[in-house]
Amino acid sequence: MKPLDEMVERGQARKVYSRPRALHSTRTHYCPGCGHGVIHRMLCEVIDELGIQETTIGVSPVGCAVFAFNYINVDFTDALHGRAPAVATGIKRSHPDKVVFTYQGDGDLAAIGLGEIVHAASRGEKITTLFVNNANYGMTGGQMAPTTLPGQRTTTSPHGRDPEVCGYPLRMAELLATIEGVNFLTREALDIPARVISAKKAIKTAFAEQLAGKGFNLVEILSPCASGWGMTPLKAREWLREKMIPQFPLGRFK
Ligand SMILES: Cc1ncc(C[n+]2csc(CCOP(=O)(O)OP(=O)(O)O)c2C)c(N)n1
Repeated sequence: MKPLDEMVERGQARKVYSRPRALHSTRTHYCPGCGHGVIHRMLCEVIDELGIQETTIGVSPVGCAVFAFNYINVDFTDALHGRAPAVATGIKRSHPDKVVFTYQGDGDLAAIGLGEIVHAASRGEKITTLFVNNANYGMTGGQMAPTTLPGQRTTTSPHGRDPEVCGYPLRMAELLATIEGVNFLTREALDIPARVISAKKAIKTAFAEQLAGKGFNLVEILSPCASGWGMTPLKAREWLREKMIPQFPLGRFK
């Protein structure tokens, strides 16, 4: 037993923080200031609280979270870029007793996988999707995504995204909110602790709704990408609050 655990045992210390059971004890490959680690932790807390570790199956496509299976201790499969909703559909329909989620970036969900998510939503699939919107393609080096803000510099828009040439950002929550098959839909952000707490509540609801037999359920989370944005972790959180939230208003859509 570790010294601290012994002190807790003897009543000399109180444990206020510990690693969720569903979160592997290992280092992640994420950059400093990245939101994926925070979201993994919240997800694992929810899995613990709902007691669904043994029955949950995750699907992650490519993107920075391609190795999510190394961190989240549930059954997992990878999907091709953008195809997680189709893979999750197959798993959930053949195993309706399982809790199935996809974990997708904005390049994945709003670009190459746009059709997949729209049709999974329209079919009202009884799955849960965590949509991590960091306004760029993080894994491949910070290229422009459908969610990149007007004027935002990326490696493929070095002078800033020009809507005349590259169009306007897609607001996925607003777009999906028009679809009848959607059951639960919210947009959250990771800039300040109060919003992190709100995001966790939303993730819990999105899983609880699936457990109640309802779908489609999606939580969009505005998440900082300090490396891709070329900022310090602190500056990235400020930029998220000042620039991203006005573009992508927070709140419950359905
Ligand atoms: C079919 C296919 N096209 C392109 C790629 C290259 N690729 C890998 S990840 C990625 C974008 C990831 O961005 P996002 O989904 O926003 O996730 P993030 O890395 O920012 O978390 C791309 C284009 C690929 N692996 N497969």
